[in-house]
Amino acid sequence: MPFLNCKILSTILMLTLILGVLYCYIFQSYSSSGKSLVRGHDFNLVAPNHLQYKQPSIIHGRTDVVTVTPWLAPVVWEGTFNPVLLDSIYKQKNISIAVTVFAVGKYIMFLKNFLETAEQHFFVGFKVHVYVFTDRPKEVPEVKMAAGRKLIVSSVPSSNRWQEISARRMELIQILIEEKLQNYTDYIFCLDVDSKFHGRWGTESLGRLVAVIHPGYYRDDRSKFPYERRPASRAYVAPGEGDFYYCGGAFGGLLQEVHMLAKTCRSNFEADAREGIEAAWQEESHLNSYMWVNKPSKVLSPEYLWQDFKARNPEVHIIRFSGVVKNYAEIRPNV
Ligand code: UD2
Repeated sequence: MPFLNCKILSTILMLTLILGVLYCYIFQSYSSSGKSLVRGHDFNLVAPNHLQYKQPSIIHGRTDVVTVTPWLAPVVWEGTFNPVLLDSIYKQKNISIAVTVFAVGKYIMFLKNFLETAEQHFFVGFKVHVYVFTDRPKEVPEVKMAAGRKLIVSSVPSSNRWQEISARRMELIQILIEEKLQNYTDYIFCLDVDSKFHGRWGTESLGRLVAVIHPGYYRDDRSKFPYERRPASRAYVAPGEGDFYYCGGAFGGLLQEVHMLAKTCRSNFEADAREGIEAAWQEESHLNSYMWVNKPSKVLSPEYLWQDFKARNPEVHIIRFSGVVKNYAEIRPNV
């Protein structure tokens, strides 16, 4: 009898152990899939109850610009969104945003202005981590950042070709996402350092895959877009193709989407390089051919990357971010 009890007891113990292992396994996969659902912030737009804001209209609004693409992605212009409503929706989600910015060689001189103006206008009140890549870490300026915001500096090698510095960003963005950001960040924006913020850039810009229309070509026919035109390149865009010309200086979206974009552009850029081809506008050309096939889910108007040397066009009611005037010969390592 005591022998039987012992047998029953060990069977019960064994069963408990198996059930425990099973429970841990199921719980873990449930919570990790839960995490990826939570990370899919883009899909549930839940507003706080009783929030008061201006009544929206579907008959009055901007008529001087196009506010939706043919694949029904919003084109964000001033006057098309309510910042109070959007901020309230995203505040509840406790989202975090990563920003990458490269300041290699003399481009370090632009970093202070970039960071200071980002504090004033970029996702104010949200968790923002700015990842600076530079070959001059000692020259990274001290900038006071609000609670929940921080700067992370990584060293990268310098290069004597600006084309390489610009293009290698895709590789470093891919690696950053794989090694440091997975599971910690929801959205990422990749921005040019020789720029500064002048106005709000916030939750209205969030989306699965986000592209910014280049200020230099948005009134032009697609035949004038400076896409890569040699069929031998993987960045090739054929005549009669292409929606818009997007900036290489600003793009973003959900982490997984930007990872796919960076990985694809990097691998296409490197495959081209092995065959001795460099696309007309380096990673910008690859980004444009990627976005032709993988349509962005949100398109930001040129308000989100203007150029200081350009006079403002009447449809541009606000300039939020713009490239500063620079002397290329003075700041680039090569011509
Ligand atoms: C355009 C794009 C840029 C890129 C480039 C093609 C815009 C506004 N700009 O700008 O994103 O696609 O064409 O390669 O869409 N950098 C350094 N050190 C250097 C050179 C470059 O750190 O010596 C970094 C820096 O972050 C800079 C970025 O690379 O903002 C792009 O280089 P650029 O500003 O010289 O390129 P640009 O003005 O031709």
